Amino acid sequence: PLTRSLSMGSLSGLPLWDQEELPVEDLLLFEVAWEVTNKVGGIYTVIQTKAKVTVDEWGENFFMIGPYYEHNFKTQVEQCDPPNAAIKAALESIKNNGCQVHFGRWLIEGTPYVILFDIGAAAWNLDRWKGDLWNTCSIGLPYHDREANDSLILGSLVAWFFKELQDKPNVIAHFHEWQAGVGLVLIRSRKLPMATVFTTHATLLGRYLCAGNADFYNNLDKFDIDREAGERQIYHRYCLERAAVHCSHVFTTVSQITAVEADHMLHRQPDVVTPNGLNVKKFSAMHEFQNLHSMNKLKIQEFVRGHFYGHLDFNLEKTLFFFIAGRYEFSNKGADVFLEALSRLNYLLRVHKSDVTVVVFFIMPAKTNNFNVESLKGQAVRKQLWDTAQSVKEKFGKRLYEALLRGEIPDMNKILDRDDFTIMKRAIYATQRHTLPPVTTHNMLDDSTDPILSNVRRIGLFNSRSDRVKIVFHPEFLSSTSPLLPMDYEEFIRGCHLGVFPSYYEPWGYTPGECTVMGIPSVTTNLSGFGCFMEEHISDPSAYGIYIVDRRFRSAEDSCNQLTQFMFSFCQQSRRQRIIQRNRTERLSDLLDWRYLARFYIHARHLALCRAFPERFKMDSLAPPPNQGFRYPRPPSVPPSPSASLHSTPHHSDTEDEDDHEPYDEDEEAERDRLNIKAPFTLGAV
Ligand code: U2F
Ligand code: UDP
Ligand code: G6P
Repeated sequence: PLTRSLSMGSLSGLPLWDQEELPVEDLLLFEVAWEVTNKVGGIYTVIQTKAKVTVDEWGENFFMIGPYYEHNFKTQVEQCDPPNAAIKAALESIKNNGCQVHFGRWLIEGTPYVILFDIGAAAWNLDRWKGDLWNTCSIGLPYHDREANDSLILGSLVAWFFKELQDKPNVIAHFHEWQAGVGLVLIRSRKLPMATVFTTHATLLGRYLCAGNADFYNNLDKFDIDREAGERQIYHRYCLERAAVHCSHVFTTVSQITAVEADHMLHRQPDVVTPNGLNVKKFSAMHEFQNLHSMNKLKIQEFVRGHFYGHLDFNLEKTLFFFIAGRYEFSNKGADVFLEALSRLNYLLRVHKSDVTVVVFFIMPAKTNNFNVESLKGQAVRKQLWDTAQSVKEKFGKRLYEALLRGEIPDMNKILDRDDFTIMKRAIYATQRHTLPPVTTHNMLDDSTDPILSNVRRIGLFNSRSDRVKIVFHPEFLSSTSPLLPMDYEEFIRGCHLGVFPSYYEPWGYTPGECTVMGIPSVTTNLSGFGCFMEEHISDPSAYGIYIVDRRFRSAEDSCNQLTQFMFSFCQQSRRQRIIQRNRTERLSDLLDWRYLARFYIHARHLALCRAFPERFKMDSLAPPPNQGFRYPRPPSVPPSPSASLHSTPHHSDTEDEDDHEPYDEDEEAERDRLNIKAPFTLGAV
């Protein structure tokens, strides 16, 4: 059944708006992307998490279109017949003409219908379709660009499909990113009566220019974009991107910052900004996410025990876990600034004689040749010590029990015999090591030129005993089946204390948002779509565990110092302060929920219908839905001093850490916030 309005009941605190209701019964919605059932990067997350709210709105009238890969289909899709006769007929016609297409339900939340075109099976048309593209818009694709050729095949099939569907009125097709854009260009040039939306998640040139160390944001209006694209040999891709942008009825970007970029790199201002959301799962117990933090932290601690065996002279109870994760674009993702700031943090913690240790994980996939021996050995040694401890414990327990049965308290000096000591001594000898705990967990193929490793060498953070900041580079995405760190990415985030994402080029950036909804604080920047969005909607972001580094108006040196200061202040919080901060972070989840953010997609579709079929669809106001002006207030327990936003040096004492077993009551903090009573510990207190 079609359910048209989304339930907003649980999104308390966020502004309500007039639901834009479309007559979805008389419409068909298609969403086209290269990453439908096919994980490549962040667009997969967008499509996969948004499916549920779209299906809630559109029911049986919503379809996703993407490429067919046998493995993906077998593992993620349940094959079925199209529910709609017109679609069935269109697909049959394509099949009868020698191409392959598969239909089914994608087994994710919402189970949307998917139409998947077999690219390889249609490749025999490539030359003809290249000719068609050239005749339509004079864009020629080089022979060797596989990705561009594949996108042409997908686009041609998509346009063909919509042509077959032509009798069906009121179709909306939403295309994501240039790889899916060819379909849009062909549809429009063939004048098919449809409403089209194009969303870009990054511009091709923006990504290239930033990765090439251009001073991008200060020169946005100065680039000769045609020439830059030509020099980078992406001119044809850039043409496809630009054609799709200009052919669409409605153009959207995922953030305000990408809107500005698109205006300069693609010469069109977006009509709507469609921020990226998540499918937020709320636990019925309010503190469940805190328990999950502490359970998953234990798993990370186990890994650290193994990795640092023989060098465990730091207190794990006072060890904080920071991490950075994502595609390995060293400077775009801000790994350069991060490493530099870590070296300064190490210095600060040392000169302040801090008892806090920070273990920093870099989770960025690079070319490797499996785990290295040293890392595997670490975990083996840890297991061996565990086993030794267990067997000695057994013996000890048995003798103690027998003594108690005899009515004696045993002599503790004699309860273990010589053999036991020998076993223990041998175990300890085996754990001696003459090397430092390794910086990387894998054998790197490009060890000497790898940017993270080169910079670690330069700043000298080699995990020596005196370092308060330790580095672990895990050049592969995480997996629960790993012999080294058997956790999936979500569990890992939950177990950490702080995610650090000081990106320079980041149209949106899912990683800090994923931290937020799990109640884990994170560092982001005012050059990332996410960071700008949070800055706009929260009065005092750092009190909520969202630290926004200024990379836009400050020099790299100043940004680096600001990041160092954020991390240093974070290290000075007591456990209770961290718990409170996590509660606040988690309270922001509603803002990132598709149930809230889907409104911008709804608006974009509505606008596209109005532009494509002005006689049938009208809108009272063409303005996007209201969300401007809404802000989470500063929590009252933060003192209203400007220094609070610098989050400087809260008082820290051991006793605060030890009272951790007191049951913690969030309502108590909420109440204090409401009454504006100063807590004995205040976040950001000077
Ligand atoms: C944007 O992120 P994307 O990941 O979608 O960026 P793309 O450039 O479109 O695609 C990712 C590229 O990275 C490669 C992959 C693609 O060419 O082949 N890649 C890889 O080599 N190895 C991997 O393990 C994973 C990917 C944008 F940049 C983000 O800020 C947004 O959050 C996101 C969603 O809107 O779109
Ligand atoms: N990610 C993952 N496994 C990992 C580390 C990261 O699946 O071990 C995912 C993460 O959940 C996020 C994506 O990689 O959804 C990175 O997306 P983001 O938008 O931050 O950057 P992009 O790669 O799209 O530029
Ligand atoms: C959660 C748990 C607490 C635990 C705390 C550790 O809040 O519910 O029992 O003490 O995490 O926090 P920390 O920031 O020190 O990892």
